[in-house]
Amino acid sequence: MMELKDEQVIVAQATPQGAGAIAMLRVSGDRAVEIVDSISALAGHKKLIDQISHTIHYGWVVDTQGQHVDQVLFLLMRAPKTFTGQDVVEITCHNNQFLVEHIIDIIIRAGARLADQGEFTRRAVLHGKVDLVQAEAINELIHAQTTQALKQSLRQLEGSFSSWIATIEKQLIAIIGLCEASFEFLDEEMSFGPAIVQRLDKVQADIVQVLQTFDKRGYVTQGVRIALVGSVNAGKSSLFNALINRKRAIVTDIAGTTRDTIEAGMYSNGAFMTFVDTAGLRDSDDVVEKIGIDRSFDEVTSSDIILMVFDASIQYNQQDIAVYQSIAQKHADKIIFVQNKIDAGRHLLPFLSQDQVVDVSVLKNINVDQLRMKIDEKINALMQIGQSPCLLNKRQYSLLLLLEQELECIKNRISIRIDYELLVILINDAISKLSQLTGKTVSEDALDAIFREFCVGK
Ligand SMILES: Nc1nc2c(ncn2[C@@H]2O[C@H](COP(=O)(O)OP(=O)(O)O)[C@@H](O)[C@H]2O)c(=O)[nH]1
Ligand SMILES: [Mg+2]
Repeated sequence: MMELKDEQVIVAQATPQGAGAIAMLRVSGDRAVEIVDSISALAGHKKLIDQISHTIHYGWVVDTQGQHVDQVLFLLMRAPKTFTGQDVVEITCHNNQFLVEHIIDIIIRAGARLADQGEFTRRAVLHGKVDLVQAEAINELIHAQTTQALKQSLRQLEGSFSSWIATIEKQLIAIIGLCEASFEFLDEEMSFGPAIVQRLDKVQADIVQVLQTFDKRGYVTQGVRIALVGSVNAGKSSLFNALINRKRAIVTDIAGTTRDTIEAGMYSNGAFMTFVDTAGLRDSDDVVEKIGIDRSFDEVTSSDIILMVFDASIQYNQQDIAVYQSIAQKHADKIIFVQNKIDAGRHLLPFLSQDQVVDVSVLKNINVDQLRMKIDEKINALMQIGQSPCLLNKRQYSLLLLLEQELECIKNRISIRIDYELLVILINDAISKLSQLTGKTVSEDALDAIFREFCVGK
């Protein structure tokens, strides 16, 4: 008899390849225990099939000749209380890649097949152990690069996003309830329109709030880009070195020392930030420096935060001031104005007031910590997702956006004429977007695309 793809026993290494004390292989499927019994010798001549679930057994993996291949531990977990919802045996063996591959090969010869990417998690979804947004959270958790991203994916795995989706669904179902109630009052002058619109407004507002977190995703998962721009010789490279705690950029009193942009990444308070030192903004005849200056202007646009550094010991000419002022106006939201060298003077740029700038002296280490705090505040503001139940990924964002647009259309229709029967159909349609989100109704192709991002043992 042909077995369905999801019933076949699958095997894969769940731990990463490479050096380490032990490796773990996972076997899942209805015949998982039977297959593992056929390639193992347990201490005391036991068989896994006779053992109670969720127990650990010591023994050997053996080849077809009955030769010991490795000394291992078998972790027996019977359905349904397993990750995949099927019978699962986890085998912990010594971590030698030849050995691991040999054992996988033996298990495959005994009737299993190598798992596809994300196939264990896919089965977990199929058996209702987790929904699709939780499955996505598992992958995001594994790959999280910042503490914030890690925390958020854990929350989503625990169901924060799933329960939010459930409340949205409940609200939509309540609206259908109102439509159906209206059928009974057809000949009366009673309109459910305002109540329905009010409820639609509420759902829409909830969705919009969550949609906004999508913009934050990059900051939380990839970090924030902070560029140091400003006048030449203002001390940008000195400040850059101070902020990253390393002497990375060359500092001299010769104007034009930094010709190309230099980047350095660091973690702070669970966030990741990339500092970018630039050549500075000025005219130059030097070809290389000119390119560097162009790049400085590019950084102004592409960075998330700009530290605009000025030299407080000198007075700038009108032409320079005009350049700085135009940048300042254009990018006011993301700029922190820094007046360096306050040990040597206190000239303030004419378009700035004292409370807009942070005075520092990198050389004398004055106020640099205050500046760090100011940067942290700005980063936190960027990453602020408040009490949002999720940090949407692209798939989730596009589905929710579609849903939000659908609700907007529905409201527009209602404002013209209210047809309760049609409304029920449209709202049900909206609800189906939520089912796609959680995977209740989702095409095989869509699932393939999602799990392709996973690793083999997950
Ligand atoms: N007096 C004083 N000099 C500084 C300070 N910070 C940097 N400098 C000096 O200013 C010059 C230019 O510094 P640099 O970091 O290369 O400036 P950049 O061109 O903006 O990158 C160097 O000689 C530094 O030693 C400061 O806080 N006070
Ligand atoms: Mg420099």
